[in-house]
Amino acid sequence: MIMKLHALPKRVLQCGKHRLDLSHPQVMGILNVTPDSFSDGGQYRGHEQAFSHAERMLAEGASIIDVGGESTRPHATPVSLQEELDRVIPLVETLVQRLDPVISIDTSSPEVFSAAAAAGATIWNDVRALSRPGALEMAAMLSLPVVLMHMRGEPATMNDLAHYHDVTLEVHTELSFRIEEAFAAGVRMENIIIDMGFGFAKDTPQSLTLLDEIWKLHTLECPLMLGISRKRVLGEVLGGAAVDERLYAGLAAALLGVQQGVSIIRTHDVRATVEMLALLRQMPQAH
Ligand code: 7PJ
Repeated sequence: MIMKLHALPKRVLQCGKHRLDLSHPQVMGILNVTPDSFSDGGQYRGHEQAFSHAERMLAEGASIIDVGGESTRPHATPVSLQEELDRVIPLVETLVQRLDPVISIDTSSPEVFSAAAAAGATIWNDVRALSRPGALEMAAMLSLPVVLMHMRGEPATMNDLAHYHDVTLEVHTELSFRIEEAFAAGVRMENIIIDMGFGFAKDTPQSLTLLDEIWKLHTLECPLMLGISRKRVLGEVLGGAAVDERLYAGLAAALLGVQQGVSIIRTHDVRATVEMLALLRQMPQAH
């Protein structure tokens, strides 16, 4: 597949006092604070370690730090609200105090996001697309950017729900319902970002089809985010590569996404992704 670089429309995402320029792809660095996260499980559990990791990702060129305290692995043990708050809030406070970056929170809980927003987080990244009770109302009230990701069911059941006639069309339709619900609840259109949800209720062939057809989601008229970093689909494409052997395939996937107009890449591998984007940015067709 040879493709011209998709020019992003002039769009600014207002994240509290921060403004993110979405006319160029932005990098969101993943900061997991779950003991069982699959790719860096436990490694950054310590508060100081998490802080240094965020500091490093920002130095490498991330413009958003995505803090996640709930594991969404298929068979992860659910965390209590208090546990999630304990993992996320002190870290957000330290980040705001010492680095003041744009912080997104990977949570489905309106209580967790509202506490994080009070501490200075400004993007709600929800793999359940505001489907928990009270989530739509909270998002409307806070009036901050939200990421609506496509998934079916819950992490524990999603793999059984990966049945599609046309995966891209169905993801498109299901996302359009979530956008309509959010809009009807009072979430402003300029605050909505959508994400196709790689690895969530999609097997490898479905993920590859979706990766090839991301451009079809532009008719939803929202900025697109892509999170495929280190995911199983990459391991399978490589014939069973371990989590730490998936970087190059992940970069190829991110490149395919950016060529199709993705605005935000969510990744563990900030430096490599930023360098890939540096080349794209200097291509004559990017101007
Ligand atoms: C995603 C996410 C994703 C968004 C996770 C992992 C699993 N949020 N949170 N998109 N994935 N928006 O990082 O592999 O793809 S958790």
